[in-house]
Amino acid sequence: LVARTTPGSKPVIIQMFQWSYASVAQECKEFIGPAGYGFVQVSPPTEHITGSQWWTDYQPVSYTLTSKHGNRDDLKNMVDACHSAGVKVLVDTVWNHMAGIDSGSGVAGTQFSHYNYPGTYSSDNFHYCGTPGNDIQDWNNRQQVQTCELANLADLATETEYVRNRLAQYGNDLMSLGVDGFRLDAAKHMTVDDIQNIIGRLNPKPQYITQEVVSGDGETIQGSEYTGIGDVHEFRYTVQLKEAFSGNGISGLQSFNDPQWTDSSHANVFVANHDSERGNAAPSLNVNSPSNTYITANIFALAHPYGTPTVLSSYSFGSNDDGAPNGGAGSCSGSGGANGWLCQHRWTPIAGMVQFRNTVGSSGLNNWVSPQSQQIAFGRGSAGFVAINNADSEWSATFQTSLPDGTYCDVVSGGTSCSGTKFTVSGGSFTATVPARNAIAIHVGSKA
Ligand code: LAG
Ligand code: CA
Repeated sequence: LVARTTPGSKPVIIQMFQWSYASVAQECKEFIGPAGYGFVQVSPPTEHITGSQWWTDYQPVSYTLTSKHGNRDDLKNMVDACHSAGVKVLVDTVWNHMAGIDSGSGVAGTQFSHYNYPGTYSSDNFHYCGTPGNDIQDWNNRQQVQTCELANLADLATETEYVRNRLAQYGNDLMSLGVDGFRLDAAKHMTVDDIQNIIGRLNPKPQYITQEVVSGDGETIQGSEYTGIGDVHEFRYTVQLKEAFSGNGISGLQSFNDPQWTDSSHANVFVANHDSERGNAAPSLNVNSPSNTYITANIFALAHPYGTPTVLSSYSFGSNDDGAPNGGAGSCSGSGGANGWLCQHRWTPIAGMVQFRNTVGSSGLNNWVSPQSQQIAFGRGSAGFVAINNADSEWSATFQTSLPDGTYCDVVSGGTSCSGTKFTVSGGSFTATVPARNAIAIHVGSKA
């Protein structure tokens, strides 16, 4: 696993939710690479069930690299284009299960039934855990969570040689196209041993892995069990940001050291992902959250050293099931979205904070102040300083900072172009007015 938040590294991931691979390739060149993002995480690449809903991706029916997002060539072209732009590619992969529906045909023509995928799996490759419908019933029973069916999805017998070998073959196929790493969907529903065994068969080894393990305090299966494999989504962070920014106050966000949480060097954190923005997996802020909190929380996540941050880039939807707009071709314009796409990764404060994150690297958090529960400010060593005002009136203050003397451009109002407010640091302090429900951030790379 590459240690990613080091000085000069580019740790920020964008989850390019449902973007076609051709559109990701284009966006890598046009914006993502130049903006300094390190990784794109793309939606699952295999053949899946047909249907207009976004979640058909999560019902694979073969490992043929043909999906609604593109084919094998599109995937390869995207990897090459993103690499040329200095961006690594993480692929969301579904190892735990196959389809949930009884039968059908896949988008590449595979005729399948629930426990039979010609050329890939047959009935002896699945778990039949013995509960009614083989569904998970007791979420506190480890055996059930890992060998029964999640939402009726046919659960692969990942402890068997055949399935491990077949999944490794799929993983190696992606590695052969130059993919840099994976998101492991439903990782909690597989044992650590099973995942480790499969990854042991990959050559070359993925450089980065992030695992979907949704765990609450006191739950039987904890994300921290999976840190020997790679990073783990820390949904408790997602929940805490929602609670803090939407009422409880942000003054408690200085550190995240609950022993049950995934430690900072293994936590993959986000304000929202594709599940939580729909109210699934965990409560989170989303693009419709009031008082600019979705943005100020993203600023916080990019400024604070805890974990490796992912920015979600998604689309507007009416119903939770709605598939991608514009035929799946991601589309942005200037510092915003187009054709139904939101393009959060282009938003001025978010793009500005990506440069902040890259610049501050692993510098520690210092000069923390919080005069009231909705106002916080902190430095990142002598490399950056941020102030976040989640109150309804502006906050004028003189901040102590370790930044060197000079005039700095605020990257929240001006992004990377120095078109916003400027602040002058002199003798270890600067004076600023932080607008209501907004933030300011400066760093040594944003000198005027
Ligand atoms: C995940 N992580 O562990 C994904 O982040 C999450 O988005 C996936 O659910 C889930 N695991 C399974 O891979 C998504 C949708 C579900 C959808 C499922 C399978 O959130 O709503 O289930 O993908 O496509 C759908 C129906 C269910 C039905 C199931 C099987 O909503 O009612 O039981 O399909 O037919
Ligand atoms: Ca399982």
